[in-house]
Amino acid sequence: MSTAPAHPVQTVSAHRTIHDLPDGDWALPGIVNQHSHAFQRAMAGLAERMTHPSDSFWTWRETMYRMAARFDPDTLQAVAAQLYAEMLEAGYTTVCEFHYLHHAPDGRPYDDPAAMSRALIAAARETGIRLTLLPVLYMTGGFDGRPLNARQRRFGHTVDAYLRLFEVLHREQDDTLRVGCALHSLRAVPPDAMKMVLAALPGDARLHIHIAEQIGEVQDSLAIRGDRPVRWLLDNAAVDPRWTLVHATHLDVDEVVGIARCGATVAICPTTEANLGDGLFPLRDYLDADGAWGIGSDSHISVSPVEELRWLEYGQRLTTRHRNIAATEARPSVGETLLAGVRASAVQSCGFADAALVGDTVTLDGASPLLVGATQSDIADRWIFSGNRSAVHAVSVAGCEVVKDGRHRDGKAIAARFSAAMRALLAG
Ligand code: NGQ
Ligand code: ZN
Repeated sequence: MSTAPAHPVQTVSAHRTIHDLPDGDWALPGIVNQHSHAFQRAMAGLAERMTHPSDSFWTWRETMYRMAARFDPDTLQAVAAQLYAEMLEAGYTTVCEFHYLHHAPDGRPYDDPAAMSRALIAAARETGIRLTLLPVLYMTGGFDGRPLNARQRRFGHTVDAYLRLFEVLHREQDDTLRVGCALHSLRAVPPDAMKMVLAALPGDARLHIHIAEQIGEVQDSLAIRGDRPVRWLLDNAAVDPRWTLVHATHLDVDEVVGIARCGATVAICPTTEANLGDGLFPLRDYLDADGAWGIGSDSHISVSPVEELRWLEYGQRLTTRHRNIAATEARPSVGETLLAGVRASAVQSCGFADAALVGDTVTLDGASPLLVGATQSDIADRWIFSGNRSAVHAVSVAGCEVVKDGRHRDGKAIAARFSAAMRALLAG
């Protein structure tokens, strides 16, 4: 692998926002889903029962690990295909898949160590979604360097084995597949390992990392690394626009400005962050610092850019007791501001060229009751802030129509296989 310096990250052409079509429909660029764990689609709605008197992110994680333990490559492909079809129907045309379910449940690699990655690639190919596959490096069970526990064993790699997997997958890149690198979190990757991997990756690889999602993580980082997680990362890695920091919920003022200045993207996952009780991202401060950001559906308790963007804004309204938080006097439309935000970080977060994304379009049904009489100045607000019926009509990826009349072209067959896989998983 080359250690060439980073290519400059490409910027986005400004003209590609929402606009009207001659037949009265509306078109917008496909939306990048910057954070996904596909297998978690199988547990949507199944972690809403009390398991402990003070349930939290950490008790949810035990439930999630139990579900993770049941997957094999076939069930993963069936669940991912259903999820990716749902994403396309909702208007996501690219998914950044943060993939750590690498090995068999006992921790041993499959005969093909890339078998689980290949299941995700196959699901993306059959549905037609653009995939940025992010094989995850996962080595330790906490900041103190403790070994992975029995449930985490199937996530783990040595640095060498990880780089071999990365290399094998990287060779598969094509027009609709990019391969980047994910570090699970500072909890899971010791400093030396992080440095070795970063030094070995191709210069243009995208880098994603979970960071500062929970207060407990901030406390452990302070206690063991002597600094808050984001501060530590900014001081110990050359964070730049190739990086996507997932969640980055708990930030102090210097960290807000630090991320914005280095040009990294924050992948905010509002519905999952609400579901897991993470806390609220300091959106207004971050926008004031000119920070880049996008959205992810993460655990897939919701698969809808509309709902992510709506709740990104609503969370801020609930805590500030004001309205129209993302807007400014220069850009008074909240919806337009939000769509422009996700569009601005698309290329740098997913690693596809801007020119490639030109063929990724979403068409909204101008005849939908929710959009009747919409104008250029209110269409984004009306799409994001009214009702719950999807107005997404047609979706194309790389110029190929995969959703028509609101439905994925292979939706029925994909749903049938998903249903069989779910029965097996729930019985397991
Ligand atoms: C994950 N998900 O890796 O799936 C994580 C939980 C962890 C979210 N943070 C597990 N939403 O962070 O250890
Ligand atoms: Zn995640």
